[in-house]
Amino acid sequence: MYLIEKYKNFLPINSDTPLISMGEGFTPLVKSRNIVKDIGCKELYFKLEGCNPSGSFKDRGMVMAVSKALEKKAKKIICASTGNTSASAAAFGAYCDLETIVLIPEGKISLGKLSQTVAYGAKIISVRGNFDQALNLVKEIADKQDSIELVNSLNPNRIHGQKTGAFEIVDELGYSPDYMVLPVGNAGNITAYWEGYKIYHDLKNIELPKMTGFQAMNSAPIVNNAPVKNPQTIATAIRIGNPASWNQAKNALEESNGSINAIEDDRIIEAYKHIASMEGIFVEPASSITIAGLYDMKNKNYDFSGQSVVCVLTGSGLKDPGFAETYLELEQQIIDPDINALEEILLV
Ligand code: AN7
Repeated sequence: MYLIEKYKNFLPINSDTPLISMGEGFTPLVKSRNIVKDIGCKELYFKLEGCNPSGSFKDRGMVMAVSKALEKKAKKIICASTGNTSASAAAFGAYCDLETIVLIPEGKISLGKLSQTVAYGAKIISVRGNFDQALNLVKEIADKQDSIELVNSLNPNRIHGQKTGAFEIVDELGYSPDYMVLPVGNAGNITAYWEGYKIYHDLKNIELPKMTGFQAMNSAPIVNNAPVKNPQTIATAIRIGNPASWNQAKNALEESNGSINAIEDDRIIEAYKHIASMEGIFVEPASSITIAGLYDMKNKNYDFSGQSVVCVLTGSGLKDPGFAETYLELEQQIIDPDINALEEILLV
């Protein structure tokens, strides 16, 4: 069954809304075997959003936004993006025969995301500036031109679609975790998950999790309660200084008795390697901030004993080969195709 079909009672779907799917959603919830011991919680799960068709969680929101765009008979979709939104929009645009226009901060999106967007055939416009400036431009043009549908998370249909991540977690576990951990960039996803949990809380009487967000140290407007004019981080996906869903995220953090903290780039890089080598899960740096964040809390003597924790791992590590090249050291031995040479290495 399609994702938006399964959860249609909680989504803005009517008889005119085309039900489409590229295979998004229904992503694995993988139980930690190793990091869980370091954190000292009862259980730790990873929601592998990199398993979505375009390799990130954005597909959950995009499928809803594009269904609604089709319902309105829109011919063009537009977004600003740090990379994953543009890849997702371009994929759905290709699938649904919509012209896709993406505005990206020049030179600041990863090679994987850019390659996808090129391959899917989107019109790519690089802005000499950052994501926040690109977002202002697309807002303005979408306001002026009715025929262009904005598919950034300012579009409420994006948030609706992304709520399904929370539904899936509760449907699978049978309860909600005590801590729901997410990276925060434009703050759409933390907003969406909180809405999802609240819907299930009202409907199924489940407990509500503490929403636990992390921003990169020099791109941390919500943590510091002030926009960042020139945000910087190696985690380009969350290099955002003025999040669109700032107020909604603050609300989620307050209502859930949650927390949001800033993490140094060096810790993000460490966690990127750590979750791969400890758990066999390769994620992009913006996603590994959740792991870095948990270790940071643990180091600050946070007591997770008896608690359940779910981290949303928002995007695949394959998205960012340039990052891998820069921060991973390839250690290998090279041999001739000769059994003696192999034995020499392995039979020591
Ligand atoms: C891997 O693609 O903003 O807080 O333009 O790609 O909902 O913005 C991406 C954000 C986390 C942050 N992890 O989520 C974009 C974009 C990954 C991301 C986030 C993004 P939000």
